[in-house]
Amino acid sequence: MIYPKRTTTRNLFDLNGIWDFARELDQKDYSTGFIPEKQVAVPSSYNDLYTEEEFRVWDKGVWYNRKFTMPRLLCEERIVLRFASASYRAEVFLNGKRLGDHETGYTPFEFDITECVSFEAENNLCVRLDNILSAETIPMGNLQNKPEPGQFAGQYPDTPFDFFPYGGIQRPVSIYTTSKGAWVEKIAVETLVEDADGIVKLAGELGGKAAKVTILYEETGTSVEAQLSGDSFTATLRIANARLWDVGQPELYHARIQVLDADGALLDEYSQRFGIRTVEVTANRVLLNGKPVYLQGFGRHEDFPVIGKGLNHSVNIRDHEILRWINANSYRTTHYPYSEELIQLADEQGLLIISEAPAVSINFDYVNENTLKNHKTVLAELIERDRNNPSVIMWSVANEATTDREVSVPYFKALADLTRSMDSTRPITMITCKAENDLVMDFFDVVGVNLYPGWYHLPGQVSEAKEDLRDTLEKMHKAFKKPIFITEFGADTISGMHSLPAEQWSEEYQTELVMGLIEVMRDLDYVVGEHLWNFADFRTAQNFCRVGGNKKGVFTRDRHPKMVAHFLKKLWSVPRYKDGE
Ligand code: BDP
Repeated sequence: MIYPKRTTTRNLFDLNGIWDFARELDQKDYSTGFIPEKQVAVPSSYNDLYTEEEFRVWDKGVWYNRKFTMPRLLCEERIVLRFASASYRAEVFLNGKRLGDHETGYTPFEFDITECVSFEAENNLCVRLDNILSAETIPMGNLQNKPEPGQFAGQYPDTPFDFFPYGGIQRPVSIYTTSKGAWVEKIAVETLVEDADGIVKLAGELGGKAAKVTILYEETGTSVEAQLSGDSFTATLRIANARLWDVGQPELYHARIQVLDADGALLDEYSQRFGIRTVEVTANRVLLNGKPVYLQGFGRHEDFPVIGKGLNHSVNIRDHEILRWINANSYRTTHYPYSEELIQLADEQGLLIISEAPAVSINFDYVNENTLKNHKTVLAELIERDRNNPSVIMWSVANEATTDREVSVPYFKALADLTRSMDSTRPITMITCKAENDLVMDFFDVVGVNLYPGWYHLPGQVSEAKEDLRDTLEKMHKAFKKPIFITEFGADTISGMHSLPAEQWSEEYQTELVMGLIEVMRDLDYVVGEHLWNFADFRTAQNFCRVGGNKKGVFTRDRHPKMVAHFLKKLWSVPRYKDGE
């Protein structure tokens, strides 16, 4: 599935705005309309819009409804209805007809509505969502409050993970059109660098019936005719002295794909953006375009007051502004795929992204074959969605599973195999919380690890925490003999709380602990990155150890710096590796 765009042959409009909303409180049929309880904003999570507790924690059925009219001038076109995401499970009805459904809350899905959309009367769009998680959903939920022993047990609502289970239509809904004759369905661009030349391999799939596909590379002015075979096409281009996409140097190219009929008439035109760059992993470095890059940045959340996980361009701009202010070069999309628009912003600004599947806290006490099936589906959807984004330099297949259990081994082998079969150009990782006891690291290129010395253990003891970190990392390196990426570490901190000497929850303690742990990481040559937990404070389920959410942010939830931010900004202004290291 490609990102929806208006082009010379495609129209596009969005269905965002105010919709009607109701919880499914009875057995009635809501699929043709219902009496609204509330109005709801799209895109947005619904949970924090209202004043009633029942709405905030509601995870059972909810219905969204809006009407729209189609301009008659589009009546000869193919019409597609697209949801950029809907959490968690969506069932879509247009004019009373069930179009289909989709599971997992963070990837796009679409329906061809050419046959059932009306150009005469108003169209009635009804969407049923529910956000009920189980042992088979990705992520898991409702494990009867029996997650791994630890801080997430017994919280409300019952989630085995540490962020609020927001629901709703959280990303845009749109309608786009193509010609009925032929259209581009899928595009995958892979790039290599040979000497100074960029090799661009483009592969795609078509719908309808095309006679010819040509590709115009806008920056070079070169045009190539693609090889057509059934519904697939491929083309390779060599770009001499290619301008490489890099951190802070977002060189982008555009391939304009033109689909023609036998008479040479243009049926579809779509411009795919890409960047030319390589990513490799050695024993102790991540190489971007052959040069070592140390990953400095954060794990994050899509999370903001009132809108929850709803897409908001202003928040996205602010987040990238302060990421660049603090001299971060990267972030991980913890713990699910972020909006397509945010990844595009990273492409345009030269930030590096580790793109993560929505698999957080997979617990092998509960896993069954459907869990693996759903995990594979959503991982494939993520790769399909983000594969053409040069900012995405690595795939993370999961965060913190019980990977100290033998049963986790075939499960993670299957996920690693799937990822490599779909994309051979990016390294892959899995984020463990099991340190040297993890059993699945053989399958991954980089060992991602979350460690909380000085917080969940050794509270208040910075020197001991540093020793503990060194000891754990040395054991892990001995066990795995691979580069280690510290994907989470940190301390909850109440903005404005101070203490001398430093103690837990104060800005002084966060600063001392974080800067002290970084010293240890930088002393160990095989550590390839330091990502703090978290970029900003964020909302969680309710739990005695959460004060209005998780407060490990380096920035507050409204995006202002805590004290540690100034120390990180200074440290990160100097490149970790000198030339040739
Ligand atoms: C790790 C998780 C992350 C949590 C963090 C914490 O990966 O989602 O928010 O710890 O406890 O276990 O703050």
